[in-house]
Amino acid sequence: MPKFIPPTIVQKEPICALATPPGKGALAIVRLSGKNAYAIAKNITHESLLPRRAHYTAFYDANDGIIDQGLATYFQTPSSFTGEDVIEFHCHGNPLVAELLLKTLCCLGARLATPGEFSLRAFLNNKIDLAQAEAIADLINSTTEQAARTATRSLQGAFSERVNSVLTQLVQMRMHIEAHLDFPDEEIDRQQTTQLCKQLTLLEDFLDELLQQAKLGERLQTGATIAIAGKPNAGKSSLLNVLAQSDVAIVTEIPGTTRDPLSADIEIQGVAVRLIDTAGLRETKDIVEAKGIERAQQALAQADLILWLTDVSSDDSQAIPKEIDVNKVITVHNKIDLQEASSLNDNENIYISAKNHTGIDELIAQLALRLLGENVLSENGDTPFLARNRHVIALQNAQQHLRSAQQRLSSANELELAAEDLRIAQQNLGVITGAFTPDDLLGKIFSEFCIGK
Ligand SMILES: Nc1nc2c(ncn2[C@@H]2O[C@H](COP(=O)(O)OP(=O)(O)OP(=O)(O)O)[C@@H](O)[C@H]2O)c(=O)[nH]1
Ligand SMILES: [Mg+2]
Repeated sequence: MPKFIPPTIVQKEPICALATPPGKGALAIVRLSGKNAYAIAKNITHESLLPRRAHYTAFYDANDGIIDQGLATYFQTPSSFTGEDVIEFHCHGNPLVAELLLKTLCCLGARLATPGEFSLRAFLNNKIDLAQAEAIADLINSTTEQAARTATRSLQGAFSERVNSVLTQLVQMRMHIEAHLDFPDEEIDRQQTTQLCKQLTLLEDFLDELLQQAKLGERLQTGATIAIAGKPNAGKSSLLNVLAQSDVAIVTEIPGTTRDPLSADIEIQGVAVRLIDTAGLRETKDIVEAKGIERAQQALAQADLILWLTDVSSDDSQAIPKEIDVNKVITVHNKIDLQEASSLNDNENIYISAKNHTGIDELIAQLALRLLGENVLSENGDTPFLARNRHVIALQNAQQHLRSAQQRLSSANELELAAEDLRIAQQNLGVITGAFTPDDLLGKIFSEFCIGK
């Protein structure tokens, strides 16, 4: 009996791609998905593949010559990643073999997939929503263990679940309000308005928490750039070397040692951080140093945070130059080994000795606080999900319209305008999961995927 296929599944023309990284390896996986994929696979393997069984088989080219032998696994629609008929061929990891296999698949009617096309089909067939599709790309691109774990949670639907929960509550409220709009004779009374306002407040609190978690998830997804700046000889390169736990930068007692910006990648509480050491800022006639300072200023403008390093033993003025955004600055007072009186750290000032490694743990703790905020990490230090900037913006827009709806309801009882605000809030949340996503945005999101995903 033919298997029941839910009406949402659409099988498009067959596509194929290498699913593993190009190059030599033990194995390479070639993936085929779409209409006729089963028949094409039969031509390649000369076997009648059973669903969800790994078949050890030869792979034949169009002239029945053997290309390789390996495993072929058939995932029957709709129980596959894309929802279509999918066949995975595991061959030996020589790029020529995979190339031959792909060529044969194309001779048999498939075409090479575009970047992200498998995931796009999975989305269009409702196998995953948009936030989950993005989580796949983010998981592949994660550079810290924590980012990878949180991407997996998003992929499993943790983020989408929360967004959908807000959506469900919003839809209920809209139904309630619009029922009154449709039957204007039944005027909404004060008690009902108060009740609606109460529900809106609860929803706003929920959304606010979601937004804070999304911001955290975004930080994990994007990582951060932290620049080290200050006057020449403050100890910037010494601090870079301490934080990177490696002799990345040249350190000398000659002011103006560092010219080009230097970087080192480190991890702070699961956030991938790029540290940038820069040339000391001062007036100079030296052309090379001046060019280094110009580059330092560019690096400072782009950084998420700036460590403004001062030398506590120096009498020179070490004030933060006015072109630096002070909101991004933590002042780090270095060389406290040369000072007798001890000073207390606060959120803007940290006292260290790059030479003796004193105060470095406190500095790292302060950086983590700046990057991740307070009280937002769960007990095991994990974040609930990974998020992107477009998610944060959509949540902020939704929040703004929820607030506006509440004002209209409570102060002026403007039902119609409140309903419109709730509709826009709903639309913004729908953009996250893909319920209301314009085609050009979809194109942009999926084109950033790698081929074969
Ligand atoms: N006593 C002491 N000396 C330090 C400390 N940190 C750095 N120094 C010394 O200060 C001098 C300058 O250090 P660097 O790390 O090269 O300073 P910088 O800010 O990178 O200097 P430029 O690249 O020239 O701008 C070197 O002699 C370091 O050994 C510290 O915590 N205590
Ligand atoms: Mg230096």
